[in-house]
Amino acid sequence: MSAPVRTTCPYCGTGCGVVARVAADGIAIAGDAAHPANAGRLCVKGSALGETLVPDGRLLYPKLRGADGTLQRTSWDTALDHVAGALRRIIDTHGPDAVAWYVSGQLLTEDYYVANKLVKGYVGTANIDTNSRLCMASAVAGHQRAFGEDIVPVSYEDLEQADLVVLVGSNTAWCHPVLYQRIVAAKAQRPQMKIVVVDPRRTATTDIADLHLPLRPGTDVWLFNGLLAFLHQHGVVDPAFVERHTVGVARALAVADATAGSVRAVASACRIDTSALTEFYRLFARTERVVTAFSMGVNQSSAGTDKVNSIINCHLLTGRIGKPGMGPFSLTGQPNAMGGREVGGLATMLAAHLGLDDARHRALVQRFWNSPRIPTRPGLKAVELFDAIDDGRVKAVWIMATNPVVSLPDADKVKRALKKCELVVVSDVIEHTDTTAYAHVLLPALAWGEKDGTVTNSERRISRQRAFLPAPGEARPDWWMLAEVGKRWGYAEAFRYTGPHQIFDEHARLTAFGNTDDEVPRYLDLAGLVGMDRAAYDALAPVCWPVAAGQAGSRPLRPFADGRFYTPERKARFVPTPPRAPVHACDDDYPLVLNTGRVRDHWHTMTRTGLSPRLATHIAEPYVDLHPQDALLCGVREGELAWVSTRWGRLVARVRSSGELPRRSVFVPIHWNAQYASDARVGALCNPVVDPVSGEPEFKHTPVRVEPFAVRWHGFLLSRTPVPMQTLTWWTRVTGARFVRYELAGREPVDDWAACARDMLGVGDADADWIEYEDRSVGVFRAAWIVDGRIAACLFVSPRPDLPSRAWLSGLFVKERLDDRDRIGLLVGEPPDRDADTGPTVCACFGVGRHAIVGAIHGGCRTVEALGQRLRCGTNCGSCIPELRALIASTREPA
Ligand SMILES: Nc1nc2c(c(=O)[nH]1)N[C@H]1C(S)=C(S)[C@@H](COP(=O)(O)OP(=O)(O)OC[C@H]3O[C@@H](n4cnc5c(=O)[nH]c(N)nc54)[C@H](O)[C@@H]3O)O[C@H]1N2
Ligand SMILES: Nc1nc2c(c(=O)[nH]1)N[C@H]1C(S)=C(S)[C@@H](COP(=O)(O)OP(=O)(O)OC[C@H]3O[C@@H](n4cnc5c(=O)[nH]c(N)nc54)[C@H](O)[C@@H]3O)O[C@H]1N2
Ligand code: SF4
Ligand SMILES: [Mo]
Repeated sequence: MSAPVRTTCPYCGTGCGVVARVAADGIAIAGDAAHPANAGRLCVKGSALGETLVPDGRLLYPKLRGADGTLQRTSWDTALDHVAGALRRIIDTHGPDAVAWYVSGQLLTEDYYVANKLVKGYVGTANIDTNSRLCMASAVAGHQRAFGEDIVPVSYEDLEQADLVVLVGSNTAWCHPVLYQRIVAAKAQRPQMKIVVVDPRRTATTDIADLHLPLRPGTDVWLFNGLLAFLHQHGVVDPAFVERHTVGVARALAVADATAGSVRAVASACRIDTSALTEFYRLFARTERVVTAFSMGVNQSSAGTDKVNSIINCHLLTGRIGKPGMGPFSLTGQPNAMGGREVGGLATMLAAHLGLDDARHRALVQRFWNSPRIPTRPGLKAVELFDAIDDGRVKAVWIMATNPVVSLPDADKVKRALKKCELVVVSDVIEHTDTTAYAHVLLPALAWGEKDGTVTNSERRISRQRAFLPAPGEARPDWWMLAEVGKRWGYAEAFRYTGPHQIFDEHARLTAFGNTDDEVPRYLDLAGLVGMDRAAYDALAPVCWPVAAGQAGSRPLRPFADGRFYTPERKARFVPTPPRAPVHACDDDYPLVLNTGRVRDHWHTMTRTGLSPRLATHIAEPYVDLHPQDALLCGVREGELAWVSTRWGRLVARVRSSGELPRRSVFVPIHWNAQYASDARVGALCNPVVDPVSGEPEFKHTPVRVEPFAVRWHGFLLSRTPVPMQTLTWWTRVTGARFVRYELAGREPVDDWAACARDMLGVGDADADWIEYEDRSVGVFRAAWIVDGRIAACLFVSPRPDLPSRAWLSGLFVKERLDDRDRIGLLVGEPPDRDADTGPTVCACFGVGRHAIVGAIHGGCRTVEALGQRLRCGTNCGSCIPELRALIASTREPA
């Protein structure tokens, strides 16, 4: 085994430390006990990282689209000459605003810095936006309005020290699992700590809530205006803080009083119980140490920025900011959502927390870069950017580390736009994605484990991502590609980097440049990290900014501890927030609200988590979850398929009625796309309305209709090798251990299943070891293909979705030889012994299935701890504990 390498997880903004070791039989991944974010813990996605480091599907060489329309391998020189030349021609003819970059919070800070410098300083356009526009933009805008700078004032320790944690629009248990486990542990230690969850859905996170407020989607501003008014009415105000350190309280209070002055009015606007609302307001009023943590249920809204400020207002009124255990806390999504903001990766910012709209800021950055130009106005924000590609204003786009054909709203429009675009360059680590399909140039990037640089997590902690694997094929770092284009344009001096440490050093110097009280004071200051050579950079331990030079830093380590903010008047601003309903309201055609979000074991468009069998089984298919009564009214049934349609697009998904959704809401996960399902890209359904301040899309609120998707047959196929799926009506794909699983359904009847099955699998040999069973009278068909005694594939079909257990059949693929009982089992569609069927996975860390858990509960395990002792489930990352608890509650003792 190789020496351990300490690095940082590439998934969520919790930013856990990971220790990786390369061994002969794979890569061993463990939590880094010395990392302050996780102290050794990892969630299931982090634990399964080794399974995603496989060669499958990697983009290994630069590719150029040839005259015949196909992508063909080429050299780096040819590809980069082509990119630099084509961009140059467009810029020369149409001006710098005719080109654009669309980048990502999954880039490293160094990549992001070079992209921003090249585009803003050398191309001279601000048309560089990022998927953080879909994610953090409302939080950024809210911070800037209130604090004068994009500063997150809370750390993970504050969460643990709080006496009240309010989680707003955050499914922390699934999306920031290690942080959630820290809250769970803190509450176990101090049971007086209270948790309130504000989310229309009941989620795994509400499992630990003392109070869950299932508010009507989009009404958070009413809720927090109401809280502001309530605090004021009850004298819960810090007058000294408000007087000395804030401006604008009167107007904010006037708006709150006018729009949400009575608890009853708020309860009715938010459609929640008055007594629950009063309980929340009272709890907040009497608890000094409150952290209000928020995420996409807040940011992704046409009122996202106001939602953020309505939360911050309550902390300002009570002076609960800048002190231990309290403050408003924006949880970042991607591993480097925060780092991207530090280097100004958004179209509306400059580098190092400087602004595009201030001549002094622009001059400072241009002086530092010594660059030929600097844009004087903001560039196009993500949604506008793709509109501009669609209408031809933007003629070339370079997309890096994001998959906009899946993840933008009105995503079919994104497809149409890219189809028309003169030049589409895509840097990715995976060859076939919904977006790479539209590329004219494909550039292979180094992936996690190969790339080297820094990321910053939700608590402003900078950590190193270190390489422990060699570069595969000709993959290169993202920053290198950008720098090479800069050099080709004649800016050799500005882009002469030999490694990420030099880029980091330049970034750190820029944060300190002119950062004094009489020039342009900013809280972001990395002066103390300036001057690191490669060895020092490689040894860099995780550190939160600001990192001042020398001993006497002019900035307190805790933001706002000195009562100083970064507005011109050095005071925090209350922002009045008149509430507005979501732009598109429901009507008779689209009577329900579509809410979209994440599942526990997948990451975004699945390009990486989709490769891991362990992560694939928890939720194997795209689904639509809705209240049982709404399901009844829509005429759809649990387990069957449904059309989910909006004015923008439609998809087909499996119906669930988990009991987690309130009436009139439906939830669809964001992850599935054309690589993993025939028809499940929810981005195509989402309305493209954005918040007027931040430009962040309203992903959590689109009017929608759900209808039955009638099929003649349901089926599934497990096969050792991938099977082409084009001709079938509906399919979804799951990666298994040594097989691929397809869930299938068809609207056309199949006359001869045996022929169809052999044809689908390519079984040409009439003498193949093939077993089949068919009952035409009821439409049931089963077949299995056995090669050299091992199962090669099996197919099961039925008119209803009542098909055999996939868990049991999956087990057959690890057997070296099927025995007679297995063969009989395949024919009758039942496992030879019931224990072989452990059921769908609940605990992904130890692969423990639902049937096994229910069996153990029947056997007397009535607590999560007892289940853990018997089956190990829930004893690693803890993400499945809410489900274990739910199973215990719903499983009756045997009579
Ligand atoms: N497993 C997993 N973890 C992830 C990711 C992933 O893909 N998979 N992605 C990462 C990224 S980039 C991000 S941005 C984060 C996102 O992390 P979260 O924000 O926690 O995740 P989401 O599922 O998008 O949405 C959060 C919740 O908002 C609720 N919501 C919807 N509408 C409203 C509303 O009007 N008001 C309120 N208060 N709540 C509402 C939804 O019901 C949902 O439960 O997760 C990160 N972590
Ligand atoms: N409906 C709906 N849509 C949403 C959301 C929602 O809640 N609802 N959430 C939004 C949010 S918060 C986010 S953050 C976005 C995420 O959406 P995307 O950013 O589109 O999703 P990813 O799958 O993370 O895409 C990352 C891409 O980069 C590639 N990649 C990985 N590592 C590297 C690397 O080092 N270099 C390069 N060049 N490429 C790399 C991956 O293979 C993948 O193709 O989705 C947004 N879209
Ligand atoms: S909590 Fe987030 S950062 Fe930590 S291991 Fe899980 S996905 Fe990675
Ligand atoms: Mo995100």
